[in-house]
Amino acid sequence: MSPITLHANPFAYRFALAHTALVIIDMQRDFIEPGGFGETLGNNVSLLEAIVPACQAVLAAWRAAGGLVLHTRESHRPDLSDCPPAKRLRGNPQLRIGDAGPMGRILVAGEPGNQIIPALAPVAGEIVVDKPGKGMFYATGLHETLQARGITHLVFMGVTTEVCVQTSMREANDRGYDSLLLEDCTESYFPHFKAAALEMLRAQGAIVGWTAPSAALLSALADAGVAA
Ligand code: C5J
Repeated sequence: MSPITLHANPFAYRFALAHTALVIIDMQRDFIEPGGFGETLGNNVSLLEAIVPACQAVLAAWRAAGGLVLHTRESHRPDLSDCPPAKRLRGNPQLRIGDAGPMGRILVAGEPGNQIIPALAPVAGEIVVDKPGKGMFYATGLHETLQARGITHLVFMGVTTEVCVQTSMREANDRGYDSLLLEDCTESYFPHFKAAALEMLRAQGAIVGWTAPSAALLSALADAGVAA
C-alpha cells in the first residue's frame, strides 16, 4: 500500500499504515470521570470528557483500516514499588497515589478507576501498556515491542496534552519515531497549557512532531480507500 499524506502543521505528515501505530494515552476513568485522580487534584474533568467523541471516530476509522492500536494507562503496582516517593508525595495530600478513592486505589493497576473508559476500551489484538511514568517508554519495554513490529510512525491522542502526551512524544522523538498529535483528540485541564504544548511540539520545523485536526486524518484515510 502506498504511503498516506495529510495536511498537518508545520507541514504535511506522511506515513505508511503498516508501520504506524495509533497511540491512545491514558484515557482512564481516573483522569476523565468525577472522583478519580484528576478531580482529586482539583481539576475540571469535563474538559477532558469533551474529546471522547472525536477519539472514538478516529479509533473506529483506524480499526477499520486495520492499523495497530496501542493504549496506555498510568498505573502502579499495588505495592507501589514502582512509584517513587517524589511522585507519590506531590499533589493533594488528602488523596495520594495508592490511597483509597471513590473508584478504588488511585492509579493502582486493576482498580476500577485505573481502567480505560468504556467508550475507548481496548479490543483483542490491541496493545495495552501499564506505565509507571508520565512517558510511555519509561520502564515499559515498549520501544522493543514497536521495533519488533516495524513501527516507525506514531499518531497520538489522549490526555493530558502537556503531561503524559507531550512526555511520550518527546521520548518517541529521541527514539527516532515520527509523531503526529491529533489536536481535537487531546486535552488538558488547563487550555492554555494545551495551546502552548501544541505550539512547542511542532515549532522549529516539527522539532518533536506534527499536529493536525482529526478531520485531516479521517479524510486522508478515506481518500486512501482504507476507511469510510
Ligand atoms: C497526569 C497524565 N496528568 N496522563 N497524567 O498526571 O497526563
